[in-house]
Amino acid sequence: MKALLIVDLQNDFLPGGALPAPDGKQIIPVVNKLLDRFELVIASKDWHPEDSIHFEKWPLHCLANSEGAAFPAGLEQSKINTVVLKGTRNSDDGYSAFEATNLQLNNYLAENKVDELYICGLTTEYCVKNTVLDALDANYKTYVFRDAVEAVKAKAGDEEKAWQEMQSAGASIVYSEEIRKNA
Ligand code: VGL
Ligand code: ZN
Repeated sequence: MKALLIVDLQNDFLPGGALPAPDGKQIIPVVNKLLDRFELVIASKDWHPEDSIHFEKWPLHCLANSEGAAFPAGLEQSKINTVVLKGTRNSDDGYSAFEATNLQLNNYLAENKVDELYICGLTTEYCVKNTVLDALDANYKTYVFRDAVEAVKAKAGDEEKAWQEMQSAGASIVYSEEIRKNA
């Protein structure tokens, strides 16, 4: 079974938000199209407490229950089956969707017989990369949508480095148009 995993497509990672990927909005229509092509769709949310050590290195963003942590208005969220919350503890960054605390993502995927993960979302250098590397570690066949992932571009070169890291770890980099109906 194949599943689509949308990483942290949230207001604070979009222009106007607290920690924006400058071109993040471009992926929303691409993700909306992908939503129709998968039977199972999981979305992760960055979901931090105010006293998180995460905020020693990042501006305040994606506080639990805040508007910044909400999905953007343009996302067709009715097609999302399950939302997983990550970065919820005050003691760690929780970059990866596999660190979600409201449910064990690995168990959920096993229960749904998922063996192939198609990953999109924000941001290339942090949460997408960490989620992809954890997916590969857990032996999922892992695809990453080149045209449905965007970077925060905080440090020059990190975006390209992240793509290379994901690819050399075994991820397949694909374009959304390559994935046909009911992928
Ligand atoms: C992220 C930095 C801090 C991400 C989350 O979603 O990529 N980046 N928190
Ligand atoms: Zn965060």
